Amino acid sequence: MTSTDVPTTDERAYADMAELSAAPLWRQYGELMPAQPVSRARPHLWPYARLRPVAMHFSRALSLAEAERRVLMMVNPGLTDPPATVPTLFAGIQIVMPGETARAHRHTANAFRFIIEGDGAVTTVNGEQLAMRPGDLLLTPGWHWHDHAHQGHSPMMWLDGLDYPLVNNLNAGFFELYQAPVQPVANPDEASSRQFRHGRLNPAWRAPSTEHPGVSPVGSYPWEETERALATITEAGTVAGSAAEGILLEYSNPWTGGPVLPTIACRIARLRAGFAGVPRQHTASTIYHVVSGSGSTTVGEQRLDWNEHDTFCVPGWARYAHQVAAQGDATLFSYTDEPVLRVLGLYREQWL
Ligand code: 1HN
Repeated sequence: MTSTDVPTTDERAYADMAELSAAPLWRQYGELMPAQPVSRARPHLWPYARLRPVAMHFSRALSLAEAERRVLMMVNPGLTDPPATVPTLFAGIQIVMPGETARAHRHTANAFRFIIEGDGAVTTVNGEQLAMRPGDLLLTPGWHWHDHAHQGHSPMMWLDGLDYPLVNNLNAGFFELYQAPVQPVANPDEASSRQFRHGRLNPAWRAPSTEHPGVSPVGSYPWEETERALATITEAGTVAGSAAEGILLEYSNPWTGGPVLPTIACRIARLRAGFAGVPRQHTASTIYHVVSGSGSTTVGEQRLDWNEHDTFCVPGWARYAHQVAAQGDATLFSYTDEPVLRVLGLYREQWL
């Protein structure tokens, strides 16, 4: 029954509101305007030693043609529907077997791969073919065609990072298949990426893309260069680095000096044996992947013990601190939505 009469009871008034898709702010004010951010994401760790056998099973049980991408999603227990790893970002383990091709497609979500194991696979991104070796960071920025092919001999595994949770929340998710299973290779030798590899010298005849603002023109950041940078900085033993993250380096967009993707900053950190990070919190959410070594990260009340190739997340505004045992150095790859928060004036951090 619809009525334009003033309701005579609270019960009737609340029922009318529900029927009208309206709601009383006074019953939800604290939840909507928390004194501090409360993330629905939980601190969580995904152990590689447990995920790898599952990936191996599906490498036999499920063809790539059926799967589009054979990816084990790392779904945060607090973010299951729709699945995400932290509110803005996604992490997954992808497996491609020798002889397989993951067909060409593109999506508006930005993505990267961080290679875990295997050799002999390539990813082609807008015509540029990029080698995939353990520790390499490969970018597949939004709306760039990409396909993966594996001509090597052992299973190829990598970490996929995407911002689709953010992009879909902004209602800006588009996806398209290429008209053929693979795209033509225009640059077989990473020609585009190599123009920027000098670091401090950019090709002056080129200009940043206006079509893809904030996107690094470098397709691949090879491990060899990353390791050399870490070694150069750490060898003298005189650089302390960040009190929270150790020797933390950010992969940079050579045009801007800023993050490699408009929504995602990618970083690599070397934490020396015995490192005990100063606890802090920031509004950015972070996903970590253990390149080597082991240690633990205290997040709120929880302790996440990590080993090689594990992935774990630290939700925004959670208090966290890393610890590394006395036995050996650890290397942590990480990615964060910090660029989004910064550009919107929402980045805050606090040392504890
Ligand atoms: C995707 O398209 C890829 O292109 C990897 O390799 C992981 C996870 C969720 C949605 C799309 C890829 C993905 C993905």
